Amino acid sequence: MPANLTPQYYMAEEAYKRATTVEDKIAALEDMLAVMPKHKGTEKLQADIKTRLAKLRKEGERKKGTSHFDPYNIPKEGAGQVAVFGCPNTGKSSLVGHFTRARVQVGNYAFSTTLPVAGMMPYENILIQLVDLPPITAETQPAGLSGLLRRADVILVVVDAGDGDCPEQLQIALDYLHTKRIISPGSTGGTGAKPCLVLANKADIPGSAENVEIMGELMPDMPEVMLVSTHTGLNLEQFKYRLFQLLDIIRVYTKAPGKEADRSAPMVLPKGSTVLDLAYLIHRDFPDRLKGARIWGSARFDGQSVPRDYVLSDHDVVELNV
Ligand SMILES: Nc1nc2c(ncn2[C@@H]2O[C@H](COP(=O)(O)OP(=O)(O)OP(=O)(O)O)[C@@H](O)[C@H]2O)c(=O)[nH]1
Ligand SMILES: [Mg+2]
Repeated sequence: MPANLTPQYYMAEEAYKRATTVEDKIAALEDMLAVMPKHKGTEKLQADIKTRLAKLRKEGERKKGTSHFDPYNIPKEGAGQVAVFGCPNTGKSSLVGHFTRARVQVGNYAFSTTLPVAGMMPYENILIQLVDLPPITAETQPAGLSGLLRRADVILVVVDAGDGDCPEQLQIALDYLHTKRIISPGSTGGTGAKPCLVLANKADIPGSAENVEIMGELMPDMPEVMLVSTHTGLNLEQFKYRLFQLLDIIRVYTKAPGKEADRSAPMVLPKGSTVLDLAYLIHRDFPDRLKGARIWGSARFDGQSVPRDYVLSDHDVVELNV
């Protein structure tokens, strides 16, 4: 089976080849593992990376003698991880505080956030993880930040649209992402590329729409931009919907024969996943026993029998036949 590795994987592999310290090598291998498509065709590669990781971790432990806490290593939770990134005072913490119960630090001064803080944002019947990050400037970039951004499923670059300097803020953020090879210059997303959305916040401040227009003229290659206000709530619902789309996921509900599906507890899979991928997610051994499935939703008729390679759609109900 072909491995079908993504550009994100090759970027992480490139970072691994260039890494000189044990920590950087571990971070790059973790990234490679995180962004690698998980299917039979990559099993051997996954095992190889895990072996290399285990060796390096042992080596790291030996060198340090003590275990090391990395605040930028935030385990993924929910349907996807979104890194909220950008220059100081742009409203990153306000955004995360608006959507989640995370105890973020909001302040009318630069550098109010000093460490990453994660929170869960409800979206319909799933939760999306938002990670509020300390700011970057052209001079200051926290160590550990790049690994987190590389592992995140979506990068949100927040700029202050009420400030005439917002094009510079975006430039600083994009320069960092390009230098660290987290996104490619001029990338507008697309297959395999890390999704990146620019949130032009503080739309309630007069002149913000004009500032965003100027930003677009100065940077015609910039990623997609949405003008929002965390203070007035402008466009925040549209933003949530767009974030869900950028995560490129589907929700499916499994059911036992003769039973109803529990629609409050979806299983989340990458878009394009098949019945076989779903079985694999439930249990590693399941695919060997799987004969086929019945589908309610995307199939031509309710309860239609489909083969193992049937591509699932958002909100499909699936009865797996073993
Ligand atoms: N007018 C206006 N002010 C906002 C908006 N969102 C946030 N602010 C204000 O902007 C200031 C900075 O907000 P934060 O959320 O702390 O910004 P931050 O990007 O997390 O800042 P750092 O942690 O320093 O990077 C605060 O005074 C907020 O009240 C908005 O939509 N409109
Ligand atoms: Mg903050």
